[in-house]
Amino acid sequence: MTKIARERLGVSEATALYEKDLFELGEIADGIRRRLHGDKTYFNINRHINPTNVCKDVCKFCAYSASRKNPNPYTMSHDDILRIVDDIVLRDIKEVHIVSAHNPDTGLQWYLDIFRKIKQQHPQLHVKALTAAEVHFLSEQYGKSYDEILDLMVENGVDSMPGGGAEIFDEGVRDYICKGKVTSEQWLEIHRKWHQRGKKSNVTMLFGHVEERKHRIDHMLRIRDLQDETGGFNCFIPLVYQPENNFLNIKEFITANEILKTMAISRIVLDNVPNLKAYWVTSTVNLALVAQEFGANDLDGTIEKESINSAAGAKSANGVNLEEFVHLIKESGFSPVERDSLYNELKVW
Ligand code: V47
Repeated sequence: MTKIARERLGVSEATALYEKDLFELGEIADGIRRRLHGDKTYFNINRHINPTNVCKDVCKFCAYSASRKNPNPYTMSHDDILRIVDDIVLRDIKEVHIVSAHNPDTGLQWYLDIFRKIKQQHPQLHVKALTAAEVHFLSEQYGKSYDEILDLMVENGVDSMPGGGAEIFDEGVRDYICKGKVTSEQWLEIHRKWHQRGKKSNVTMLFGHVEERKHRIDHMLRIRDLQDETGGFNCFIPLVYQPENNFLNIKEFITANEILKTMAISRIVLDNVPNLKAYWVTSTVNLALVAQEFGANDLDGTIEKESINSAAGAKSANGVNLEEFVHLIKESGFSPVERDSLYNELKVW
């Protein structure tokens, strides 16, 4: 392993990594990935459910929220959600990933009852639900502390938290792209408290919009600091910004080279986060497969239905076919390993 892979880099040193050649970065990141995971690429068989798109917040990048450019507001009934869950359990799906918009009209119990009812019927199903942005919204809307909301999540059956809502932690960029939503400090505090309960979570980074390279690095370093403290993050997930149907109005798109450099650098910088996910939904399946050689060891899962990124142009509305997914991982020289939500290995495909 080369020197930079072993050293802990600060913002300017890590930002300078972008000046290196893509393949040089790839080699270092791949070395780290292979030391941690060999040639295994993890995925899970999962289903996303987005129960409502009615949102009191106004993030400029969001095409999903019905208060922005999406003209079709919806709020699913619990019966509808349970019907989906009954069906996926029959098909041996192991995880349900539930993320909603910040709907001020449903009441707190509506959110909690989703998890409680699912767990009552299917205690073995892993419920990954509520981003820190939703936790903050519920806390403010219903006058409860973060601790109270997190305890209610545990009581009602949430097993782990997804990494959404992190966006970019730099306060200037954050103010521009999603003013009024959970702040960076609050996002990190909510995950700290969740980890203190012995629970795991993920962490995302939305990039390829107005942020600069140094903002991505700053984002990674804030994650590294919290991870040193709690060890509760399972996975880092860089999300490539999707440009359609939103108010950010970005004209210049990020290149594959810059995406892969960001993946590789995150593998190098986040030396204490075990897994790096190439989220095929926002990178495309093909680039996610290439990212396996630039540090990524996880490709998320089959998803089945995806509403947030597909609203902004991603080709992910109907998930991906399991057999095809497995075949593609193998064809690219890696070993597809089905995992559960907490990264226990279930099956080598
Ligand atoms: O937080 C919204 C992002 C996230 C756009 O934890 C956009 O395993 C790109 O967090 N372009 C939700 N991204 C998705 C998410 C996630 C996905 C998969 C796995 C996990 C996990 C978490 O989607 C939001 C926001 O950052 N998003 N709009 C857009 N136009």
